[in-house]
Amino acid sequence: MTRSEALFERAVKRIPGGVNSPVRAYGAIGEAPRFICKGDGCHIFDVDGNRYIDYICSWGPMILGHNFPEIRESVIKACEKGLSFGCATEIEVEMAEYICERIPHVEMIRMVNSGTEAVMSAVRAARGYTGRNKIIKFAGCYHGHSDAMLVSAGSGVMTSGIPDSAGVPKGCTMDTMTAVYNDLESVRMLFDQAPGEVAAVIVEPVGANMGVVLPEEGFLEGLRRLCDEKGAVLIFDEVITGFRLAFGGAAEYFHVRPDLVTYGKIIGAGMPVGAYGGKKEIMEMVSPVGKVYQAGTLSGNPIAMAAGLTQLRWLYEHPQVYTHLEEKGEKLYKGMEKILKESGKPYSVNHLASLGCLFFTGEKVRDYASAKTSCTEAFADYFKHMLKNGIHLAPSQFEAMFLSEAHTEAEIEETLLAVKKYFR
Ligand code: HOZ
Repeated sequence: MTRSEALFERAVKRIPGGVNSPVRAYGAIGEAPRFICKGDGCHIFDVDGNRYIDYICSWGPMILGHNFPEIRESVIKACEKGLSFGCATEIEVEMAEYICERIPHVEMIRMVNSGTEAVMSAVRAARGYTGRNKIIKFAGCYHGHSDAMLVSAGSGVMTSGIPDSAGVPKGCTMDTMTAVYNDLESVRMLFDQAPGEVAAVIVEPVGANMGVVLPEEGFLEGLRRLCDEKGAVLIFDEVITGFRLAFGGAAEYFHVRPDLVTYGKIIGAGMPVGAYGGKKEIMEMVSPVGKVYQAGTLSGNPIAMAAGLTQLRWLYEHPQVYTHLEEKGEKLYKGMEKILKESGKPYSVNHLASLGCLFFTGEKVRDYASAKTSCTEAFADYFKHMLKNGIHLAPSQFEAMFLSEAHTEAEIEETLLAVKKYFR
């Protein structure tokens, strides 16, 4: 028995499913998850001494690679002054100014502790601002696990095949309406079903929790127009895309301005952080200025702010990171496409810059329904092969691959070789 297997055996006795977040249990793979003890650059190491090229990157935030020296130093320095005060600190102001001065659609921002919390709070702010209750989300988009968002959600919910979570009262989801990704008509129909009642449309501007699904031309622009026409708030959930596609996230990349934006772990460089921000007049609805209540002792935690701000500064001061990520994405994902073509497999790779996903289906994947046509058994088989060859992918068909600045040509070549071996 490996050390990972032994740990998993212990874990399942004391932690539901042996993990603190479902996808990492490898449930879709049917093996014990690898227990990770260390990360360095684009590599992670498990407790059995195996080294893997990591394409999870902590689900995005390790955009500069694991254990990035400047970030590590900033955390050590911050720790020397204390871990948490539950009081206002200077670095929170610096963080807010840094983001607001560089991202035009973020006029004010509030720090929270996770993407889930960011979305839950942004939705509350949008409801408070509009005085309306209904929310339109898209099937296959994942916005964390707050009650109202657990409707046709992507990520682990999709992996485990539960369309709606148990334990969520009907009352909590009765105002959540579900549209079809890339289908503006489905959004218009929902607006028409509930005239004057829709507070917000929330969308992952690039779907990255049903595998990777790109917004088709005009989709995001169409959402902007519909929201303007109907007086609803447009929320971009940029937990995955924020500071990754561009410093200003998908909004900057696609030139579409949301009213509110939600961020996750990436603004904490992997520390437990999230944030929501946007138009001043909406953000001023939030307590203690306005009547929308939202709070948290750990919000704006000084250690998390130190790590996050160091990473954001690095990204902003080194814009070439984004060019590199584009180039590496081209090399890796186009390389995979070429291998598939040569092997005569009908599968496809959806990708944009550093994000990508190999779908085990012959259908063009453009929404939740087409993503679900993927053969998850085939994915599991491929995943196991890649793992054996030292490549650590997200253990589900419905997650993205993340490249970082630390991945070099050599690791991309090694990855492509493993892909080639599999499809040969
Ligand atoms: N929901 C996350 C992926 N989209 C997985 C989080 C985790 O297991 O760490």
